[in-house]
Amino acid sequence: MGYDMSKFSLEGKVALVTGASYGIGFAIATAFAAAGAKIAFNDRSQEAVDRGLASYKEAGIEAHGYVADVTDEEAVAGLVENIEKDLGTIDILVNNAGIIKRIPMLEMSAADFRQVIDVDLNGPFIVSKAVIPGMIAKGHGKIINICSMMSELGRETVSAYAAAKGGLKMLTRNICSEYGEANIQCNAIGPGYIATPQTAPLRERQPDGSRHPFDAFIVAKTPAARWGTPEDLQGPAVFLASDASDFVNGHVLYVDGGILAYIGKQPQ
Ligand code: NAP
Ligand code: GCO
Repeated sequence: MGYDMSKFSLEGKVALVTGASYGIGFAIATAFAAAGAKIAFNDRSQEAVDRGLASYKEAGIEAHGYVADVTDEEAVAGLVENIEKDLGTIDILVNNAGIIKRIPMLEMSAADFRQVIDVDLNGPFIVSKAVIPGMIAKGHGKIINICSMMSELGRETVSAYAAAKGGLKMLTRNICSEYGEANIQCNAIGPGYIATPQTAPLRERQPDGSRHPFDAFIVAKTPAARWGTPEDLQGPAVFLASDASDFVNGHVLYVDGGILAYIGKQPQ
């Protein structure tokens, strides 16, 4: 009655991580490579893809990089076709590419709101729709959507982002519902506050050298009393991408240091 630990292996699997030149996507892709997967990633510009390729090479990973905007259906169809030509059918998809615009709702234009929804919600729909047929043909597949604490909570200035990430939680559950029978598991990771370029504005030092008020706020709200790192997401991502999670479906795994469970430290 032992356990076959090879179920955590991604040996021989083809993984596409969107927007993975750096940040959370890059960390997840490097963990997948360590678990044996072949890595494909995309970004919006050749310059970003080239930067990413150099970073993967430096990490000893032979990744395959492609220029594709996740909101562009034609570009995404070409992306999937090229990956299938270069590496084979995609076994694992991580919908990681995303943007945020921190603007008070009454000051946010409809165009700005639409752009965030387009990248953070329509993008995962477009890429998943392009990848699922290959997974069905192959008889299995793993989709991991990168949600957020804002899939559960709101805060000032992130109306578009929270709406997108809340929608992405339900898209996760719907893909689970519609394609579970095809042996496709669709889950999500909900990172807490992670130190990446996306959150750099919330952590930068103040002119007087003091900590950003939001930085102190998040540390007080997090039982782990620290910001997360992209590396904190690697193990959970490998689990959800592996055979070890074959009966986990439609789940949002929050990797947040406990912030969603905690009312926050009482001000001293
Ligand atoms: P990041 O540092 O801003 O990186 C985002 C990546 O997505 C970049 O490579 C970016 O490329 C790419 N991207 C943006 N729009 C794209 C598009 N239309 N098509 C293709 N690629 C695109 O963000 P991150 O912090 O690593 O976050 C990654 C994911 O985790 C996002 O979905 C984010 O919402 C989510 N998340 C982040 C945190 C956090 O605290 N950092 C917490 C929860 C969830 P460019 O260089 O071209 O912009
Ligand atoms: C913000 C942050 C958050 C994080 C993350 C939290 O402005 O509140 O950017 O949205 O990015 O999504 O899970």
